[in-house]
Amino acid sequence: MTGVVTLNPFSPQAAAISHLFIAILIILGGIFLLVTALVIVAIIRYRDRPDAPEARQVFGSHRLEIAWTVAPILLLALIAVFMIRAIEASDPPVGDEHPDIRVTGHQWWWEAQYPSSGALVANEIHIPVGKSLLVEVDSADVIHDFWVPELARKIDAIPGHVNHVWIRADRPGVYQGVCAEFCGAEHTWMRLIVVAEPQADFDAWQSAQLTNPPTPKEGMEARGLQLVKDQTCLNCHAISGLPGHKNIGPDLTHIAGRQILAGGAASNTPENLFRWLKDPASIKPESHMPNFQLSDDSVHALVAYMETLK
Ligand code: HEC
Ligand SMILES: [Cu+2]
Repeated sequence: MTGVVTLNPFSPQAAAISHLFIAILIILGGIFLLVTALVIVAIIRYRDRPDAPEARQVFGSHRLEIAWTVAPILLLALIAVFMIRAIEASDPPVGDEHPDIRVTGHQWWWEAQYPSSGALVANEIHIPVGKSLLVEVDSADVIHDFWVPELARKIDAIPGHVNHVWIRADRPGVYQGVCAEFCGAEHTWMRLIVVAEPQADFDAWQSAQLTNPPTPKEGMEARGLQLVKDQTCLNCHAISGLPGHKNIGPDLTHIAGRQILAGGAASNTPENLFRWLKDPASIKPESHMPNFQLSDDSVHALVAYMETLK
């Protein structure tokens, strides 16, 4: 994310919103300058002077009144036309297409499923570059709002109701997304990233998401796996190949391949993973991930195992 995102669109939808913003800024900027100039002229030209006669008094002017009524109406009509065009461009109609991605908001992380392949990921969405994908958005708990400013409009994530938004990136890159509807204590750290990449890279990424991670047989990694089974991790987290899938917390099958942790509260490094598993609140105070009061040794084992989940 560089500069002012509104001025930095990477899709036709985002460009429509950006152009609307600039058009309105120019119109309103013009009005502001005009009014300021008139006020300055009036202050200087009609100031009180010692021997000046009393100024001419004017009571009502039909011409002026019509002008200052009609001009704003025309300007507002013009803005309305711009707005309707931007709405049409930023919100293409949804027919009976099937969604390419199903996004579900959770306090405070994003789940994303790819229905055609079955891939399930969290907080990091990959898309092929130059293609419009239909995203179906809903929520598992409270109202959230899915927003990737450089790529698309905002869309509310509402429990029990699906909304749709098109997402597209015309240039490869990593785009930042946020939750744009206040949803509780950790709303700030409910971010996501969208990685737009060439189709072949996307296909490779998607098939990698579908593979089961290897099962470590010995060493720290095996101890870590045992801890995952012994603690209640699998009541809340899915790891393909292990029993007890639930989506209370992010899918961990390929956690090591992700760039961010805990909705962007930390980057995904082994050190941060250690801090997270030792005490989630040290990274995200109100997160719904419990503190298991594990020894440093156990946490090291967990990190070693998680690092194999590529
Ligand atoms: C009561 C449910 C619950 C249990 C049990 C649980 N977690 Fe979590 N975990 C969560 C939630 C919810 C999050 C997301 C927190 C957030 O980002 O706000 C999370 C996040 C994580 C993350 C970060 C994932 C990411 O992509 O950001 C890791 C790693 C993790 N948990 C590992 C574990 C391990 C290991 C265990 C067992 C020792 C465990 N969790 C037990 C609920 C749980
Ligand atoms: Cu939110």
